[in-house]
Amino acid sequence: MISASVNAQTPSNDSIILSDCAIQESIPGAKATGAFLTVKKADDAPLSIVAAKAPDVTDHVEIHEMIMQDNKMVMSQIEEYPLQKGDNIFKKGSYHIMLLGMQKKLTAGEHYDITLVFSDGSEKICNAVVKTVKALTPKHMKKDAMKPMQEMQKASN
Ligand SMILES: [Cu+2]
Repeated sequence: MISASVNAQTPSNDSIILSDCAIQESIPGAKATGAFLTVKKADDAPLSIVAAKAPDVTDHVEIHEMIMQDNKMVMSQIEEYPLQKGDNIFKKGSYHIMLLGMQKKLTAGEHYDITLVFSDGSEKICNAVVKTVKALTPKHMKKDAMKPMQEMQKASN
């Protein structure tokens, strides 16, 4: 009889490489902020991101997209993010990881782990550095594109 070895640890996904992991610093009075990273996928096997975790920051983490609604950009939670082969970029003004209900203040230079959970049950961790709002905002980005996140950060208090 062959017994399968049971691995108590969640398998890490070998087809995925995470890079440029960053979290935006806390805006005074806000309990929510965004996290950004590049998810590089080596193959084209179907795989989605189904959850994200940042246990040292908060228990409440969501995957967000930006959509046009009534002619303005708003943030919206998505249940899963289907990965493409190559670079999948989570950035300000686009898909991002949303950290909500934070009880602590995040200051530029600090590091926190972010874990992505995939549809096959595997996970991948990156160590994200906290960056300033300025450092994370592309120069060409219009002020309007930032409003939804700032409004949500205020609304979540
Ligand atoms: Cu968001």
